[in-house]
Amino acid sequence: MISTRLNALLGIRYPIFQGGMAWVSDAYLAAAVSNAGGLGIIAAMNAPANYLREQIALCRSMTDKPFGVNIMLMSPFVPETAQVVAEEKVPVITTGAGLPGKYMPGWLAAGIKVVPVVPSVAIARRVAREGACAVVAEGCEAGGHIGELTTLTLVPQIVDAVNIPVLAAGGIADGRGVAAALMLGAQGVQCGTRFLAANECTIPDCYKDRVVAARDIDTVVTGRRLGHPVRALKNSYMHEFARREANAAISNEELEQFGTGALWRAARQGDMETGCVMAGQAAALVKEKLPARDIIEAMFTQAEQLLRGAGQWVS
Ligand code: TUI
Repeated sequence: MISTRLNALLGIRYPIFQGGMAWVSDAYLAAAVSNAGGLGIIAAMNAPANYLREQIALCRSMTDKPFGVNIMLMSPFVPETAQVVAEEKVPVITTGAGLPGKYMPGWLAAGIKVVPVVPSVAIARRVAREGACAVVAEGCEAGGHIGELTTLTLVPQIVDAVNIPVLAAGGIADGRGVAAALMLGAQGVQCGTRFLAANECTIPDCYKDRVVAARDIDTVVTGRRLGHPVRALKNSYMHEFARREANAAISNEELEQFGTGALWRAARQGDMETGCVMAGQAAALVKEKLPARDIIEAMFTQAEQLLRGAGQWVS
């Protein structure tokens, strides 16, 4: 049994969050992860308030365990979804792709635990000051929108900088990653890519198969020119994005437009060539599709064995 400050803080059995992935992390995946003892998270993504309200109700119909909602701060619907999560008093909110400061007082007043995903020490300090109860330190091994630093360097620096628990994210897909994260001073982990291949994840099988088949060098980052780099599996869409990004005659607006709808095409339509198949470098560590419960139990059984065995190196 691996138990950290996070277990008691959030009322969860295993200190693991399932990342809030746009067009992926719906009520079905979140409920499965929460029922398995982790913290399942519904992605509010770029959707209006009605969608989120329905997803929260659906999740509550499938689990009585704590769950979270991820507010992606680049969404134009944030003002309304920020209000929905407060009204619904969801147990936990995670945020990504921006600074949550302006919404924090309302969420804290509603008694919600706020856990921002952060890519740097400065942002971690800032959200801790604003009332976050923990932070997810996400390294650039992660899929989707990423920062500059690696998990190995980011996590211990954030652990040193703040007095709240830190979860490590980016590149973690098995018990070795969990054990390493704890050794870096993290109190838990957040995994996205590993849960893409969960049986309860509702993306098409072809997306899961791409993740399972991915090798070490199969992801690529594009979008630096727009100020929001995105990691996804290499395919013709990512190749074409990189080509247009390198062409100064193409405006940022045109480039943004090329990105619009690309994740939806992959995650909901199963378009593996002209869609954006977001996944982290940990895709290469994902070897099979499994129920969320088996994923979590295998990770923590392995981490526990490793941590118990670590004494062999010390005399
Ligand atoms: O948010 C994520 N991952 C995401 S969001 C997303 S949807 C999207 N799709 C296309 C383009 C852009 C977004 C797909 N994947 N992870 C958490 C995360 N947050 N990574 C980086 C950050 C972050 C970045 C800047 C957090 C705060 C921040 O503040 C600085 C600022 O200037 O806003």
